[in-house]
Amino acid sequence: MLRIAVQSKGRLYEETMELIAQAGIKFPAVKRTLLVASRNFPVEILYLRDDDIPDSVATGTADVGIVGLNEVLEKRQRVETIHPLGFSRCRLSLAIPREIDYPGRQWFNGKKIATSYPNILKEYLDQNGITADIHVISGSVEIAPGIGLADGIFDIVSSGSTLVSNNLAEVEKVIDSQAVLIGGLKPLPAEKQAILDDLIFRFKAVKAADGNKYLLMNVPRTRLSEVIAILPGIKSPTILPLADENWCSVHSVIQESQFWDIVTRLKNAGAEGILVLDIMKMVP
Ligand code: PRT
Ligand code: ZN
Repeated sequence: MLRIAVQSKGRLYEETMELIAQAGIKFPAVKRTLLVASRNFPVEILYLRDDDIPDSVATGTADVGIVGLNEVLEKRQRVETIHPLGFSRCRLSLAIPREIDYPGRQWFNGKKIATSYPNILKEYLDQNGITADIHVISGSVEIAPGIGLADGIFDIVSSGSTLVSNNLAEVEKVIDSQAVLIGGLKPLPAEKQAILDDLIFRFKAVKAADGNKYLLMNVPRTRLSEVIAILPGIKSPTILPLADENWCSVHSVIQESQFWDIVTRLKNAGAEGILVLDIMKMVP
């Protein structure tokens, strides 16, 4: 049994559980308790606050964990990133009041910076030869400059709208973050490692399908080469005969973002009955 530490509620929770569900791992439909075993795969989930996940993995309370890279880097625990998961993307940035004419990062010399990420900030300041006063606060960091508590902030930015509504401007991006699968530094017993390998294989298949769509259409045989030339498919498209031998069915995988670029060209090339379907998993 492999034990995975997962955020019990918050921004990581939904997408973590969706990834696990898409990987075919099911849990009893009962109310969540702290530790829940899957009913069809040898894993159990330990629900924790995200702050406690790196420590739980470092100490071996959990075998692996799913948490933001920002927490991993801040907590300085003995863990390693096993696999990036591609969701909960954000960045840790320095921001200052919008009206300030920012001359470059030396502006922060002698200033007071509010943050919940003092370790990452200190490392960045040291690397850049900046001496500043780090003021640690645990929530609502963005209001600190407005109430005179700090000159600038170092915080998570996603859309940037929190900064805008607090009259702040992002001036330095320090790290990019996303949810990551972490493990301890000690090798796992062979049985647990095999479960973990299977889990990563499944996560990769879910991720590979992300943004890909399955495209089907009917094409007159005389215009097949025109249609094939338009398709950006992974490999060559699948061509299947239809009852009417003048027509065939063409199947291909495309990126969703490519669909609107090519649909008009496909129609102009004689394609009809164009269908776009979701792909749940892709195993290369
Ligand atoms: O209760 P627990 O301790 O488990 O949760 P938490 O409150 O500490 O964390 P939570 O659930 O808020 O965030 C969990 C993780 O989600 C973070 O550690 C990041 O890795 C990731 N993440 C992704 C974010 C954001 N995007 C995000 N936008 N975490 C926080 N924010 C906040 C940010 O602090 C700021 O206040 O949203 C605001 C900025 O958002 P924008 O879109 O206005 O720029
Ligand atoms: Zn937290």
